[in-house]
Amino acid sequence: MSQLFEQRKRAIVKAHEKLLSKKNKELFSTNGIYSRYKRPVLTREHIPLQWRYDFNPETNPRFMERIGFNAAFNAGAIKWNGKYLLVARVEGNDRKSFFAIAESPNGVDNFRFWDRPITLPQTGDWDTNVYDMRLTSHEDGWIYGVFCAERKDPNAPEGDTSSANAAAGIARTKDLVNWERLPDLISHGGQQRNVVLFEKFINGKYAFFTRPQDGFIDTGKGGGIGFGLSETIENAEVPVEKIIDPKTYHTVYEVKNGLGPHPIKTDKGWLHLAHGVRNTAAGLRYVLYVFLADPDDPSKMTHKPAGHFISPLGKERVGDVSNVVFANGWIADDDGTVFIYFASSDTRMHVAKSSIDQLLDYCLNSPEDKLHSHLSVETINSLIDNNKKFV
Ligand code: M1P
Repeated sequence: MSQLFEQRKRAIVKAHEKLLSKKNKELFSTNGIYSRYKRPVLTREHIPLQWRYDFNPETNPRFMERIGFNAAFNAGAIKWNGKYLLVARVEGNDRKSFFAIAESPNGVDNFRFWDRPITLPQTGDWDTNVYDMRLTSHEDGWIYGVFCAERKDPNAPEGDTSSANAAAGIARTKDLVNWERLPDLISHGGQQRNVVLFEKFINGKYAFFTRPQDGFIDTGKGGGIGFGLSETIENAEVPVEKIIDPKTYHTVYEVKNGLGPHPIKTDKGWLHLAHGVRNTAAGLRYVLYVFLADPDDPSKMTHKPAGHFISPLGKERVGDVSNVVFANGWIADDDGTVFIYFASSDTRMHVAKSSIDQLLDYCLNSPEDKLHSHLSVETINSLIDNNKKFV
């Protein structure tokens, strides 16, 4: 065995373990709505070394990396057997992304990937790329993963090697190890991304939050968060999609938006987390926002605070696709704590901690967007007036 092999292996294994076992630290929150944690919870550096290196000194005497990974981001989340699980979108240097589960004992640090990535069965029409799984523990007894299945556009003109089609892929499992693939969701509003299955039957049907879009990137005349019902899950189809949260001029969801994770049930209604996209001279900016829906109708919005809830800050602003925060996973614990898992700039995962009480307070007591600057000023002035007695 070469000395080089041994030296490099020892150093790399040690540094990896040091990273994985590092404690995280909750940061003071000035907004009081949620607190960020200091370190990212999952990065490409967390990928197991067995996925990256050939550990045979004969075939890899320099202990070189054989398979490289680019990012670990946009993770679905679920609490499972007392552990906090992220189903991350892991992207290889080859640009293909796939799903892999990382587990933490406390939800904020020590995330370690399971032994292997998820083996996702294929439909008759193979996916080229899969990403952004939303997990739903459905009352039918299955755990569903709904994700974006991307394939080359068969109608792309010759020489166009980037046009693609996005569809909502559906897989289900009872143990998060063995997955059954179902046919993709059929919808009639164009392509689909950011689709989320609701946990309960509505009128005996499966209910989906959707995001119809005319093209692969542009939502066009489509767009907005939609909602539709399907008779079955084995051949899921939403014949009608109603837009419940449209993209809107001069808001943080002016260009497009999409639901994040499955909503959280509270006694005041369903808490929703979503992303909104606006245009800037520097390109698209992705932020997160929160809204509350009727306890008896998760598609009926009742309260929507103005603007963003989380925006990219500091180092979060830089990455493969800069100026992006994106979330498709959160976990509500039995004591009311909510761990919000968000990715920054399509590169890494972070956590912020809040609670159902804080999120409800935020939704119920924050002013809404009145869509004009002078009305924003009126809202600020009314807070200043009310504060006169106290400040
Ligand atoms: O690159 C930012 C995000 O872009 C897409 O989201 P949307 O469909 O709303 O534009 C997704 O591809 C997402 O994975 C990505 O983080």
